[in-house]
Amino acid sequence: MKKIGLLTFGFISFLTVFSQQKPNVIIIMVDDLGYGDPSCYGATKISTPNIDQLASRGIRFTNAHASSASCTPSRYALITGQYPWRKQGTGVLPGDAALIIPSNQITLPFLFQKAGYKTAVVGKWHLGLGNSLIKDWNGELNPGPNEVGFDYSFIFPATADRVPTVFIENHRVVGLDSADLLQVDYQKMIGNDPTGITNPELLKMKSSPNHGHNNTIVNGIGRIGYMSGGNKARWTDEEMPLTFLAKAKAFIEEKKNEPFFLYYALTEPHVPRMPSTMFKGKSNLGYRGDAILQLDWTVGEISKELKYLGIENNTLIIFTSDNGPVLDDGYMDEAVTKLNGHTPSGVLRGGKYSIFEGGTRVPFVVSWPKQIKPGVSDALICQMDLLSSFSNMLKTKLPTEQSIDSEDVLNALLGKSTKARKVLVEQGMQSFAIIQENWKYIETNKGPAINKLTNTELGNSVLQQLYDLKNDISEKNNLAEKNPQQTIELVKLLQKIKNQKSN
Ligand code: NG6
Ligand code: CA
Repeated sequence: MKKIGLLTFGFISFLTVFSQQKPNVIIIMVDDLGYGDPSCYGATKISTPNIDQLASRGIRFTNAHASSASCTPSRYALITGQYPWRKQGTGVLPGDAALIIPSNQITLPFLFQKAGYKTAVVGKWHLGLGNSLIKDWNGELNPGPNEVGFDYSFIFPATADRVPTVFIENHRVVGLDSADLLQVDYQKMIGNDPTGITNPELLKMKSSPNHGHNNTIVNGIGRIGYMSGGNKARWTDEEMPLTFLAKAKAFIEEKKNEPFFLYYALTEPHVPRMPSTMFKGKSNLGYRGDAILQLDWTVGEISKELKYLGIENNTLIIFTSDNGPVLDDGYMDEAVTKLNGHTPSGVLRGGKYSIFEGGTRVPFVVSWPKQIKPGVSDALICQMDLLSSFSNMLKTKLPTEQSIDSEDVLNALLGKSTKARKVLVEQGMQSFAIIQENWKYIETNKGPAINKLTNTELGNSVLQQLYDLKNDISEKNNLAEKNPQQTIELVKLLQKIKNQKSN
């Protein structure tokens, strides 16, 4: 009897400790994946079984947003919890940009560090490195991710279509040969490397007319910007997913016994799309489709790893994208010609760069088998909200000035509530919009209606635009003239939020 009592006590205390264990958190951020790209968001011409599986075990959000319709600002908002447009210089960065994340405030990874987590970023960074444009790529690249809260970083600096095409582990370029110094320049050509203009015959994938992407050629692909040297350190695009996956898995495995936070930023399906051999041709939709299958496979590999280590139940995974989709973003990769009726934005209008919903409304799935009951949520949330929401979950206080933009939507994330934001400001390339409940107002501006390079409807207009998202999610019927009162209210509210001071 005594023995059983002890055993029961032991079991109960084990359960108590176990139930109090903080969850591991993984954010899988993909690049330029649209609202209509995964099959769990309605795609029928392509199948994404691994994302679908996450969604079937978790919550699939239908009204989740990146802060902005391009990469750097969205990621800035995710990491800092602030609207990126409050700060100058948060637009799409060149590959030699300085770090734009302030190192003197609580960032998302800092929050986890403070709560005792081990933190890492693996993948695309695109938030700058060092203190200035001019830097020695052969020395210590500092400050960078490690200075804003990540214990470990394995990244590439900007985008796969921008030089330098190298990996950086913590502060150093991986695999550099000191006899072959790496140099980078965005203003003028340096060194003797062939470029897309001087040697188009060396290209294995041509750049699209008028898009640029014709500076230094690396791995048969013309890039934006010039680089010379660092030949042994240059990546092979086809190996990228495996390289990042290996680093992510190694981090997970090493930290499996302590809580960890992993920001896993995949490059797919951003250009240049150059999938691994096992995915080339697999989707029948060209390399963009193949890249989507590749990222879906990566999601599955992470799920498998967590299961293998026995930690999948207490690992919270967020799967999302940094902005909407684009087909031709610089290379002739058949994304347009082999589309085969696929609709990357789904029912939404516009895509990457756009102020219509296609620009910022993105796939967003949260799974945490131990805590979350599966479902679908139409709560209005933004990636910027993760700072406040995780601050609540981890019981770590945020300075008030940092909770102005980032809202605590934890209950919605965990499926305990369908209520979240009432209001959200969206950022296109030239313009702003505001959503309040079901109404969306797009500010007037003189930008082009269509991005002629990418053939995307940008949503710019000199006319005020008001849409009823509940009944017109595709933003077809401009109700501004019919609803002057509603329009004025939103004009004022947008102005008020813009004028708020954060920091
Ligand atoms: C644009 C590039 C595009 C892509 C984008 C950044 C041109 C004409 N287009 O300026 O190819 O690199 O920047 O994408 O240069 S993002 O998802 O990282 O924001
Ligand atoms: Ca992007």
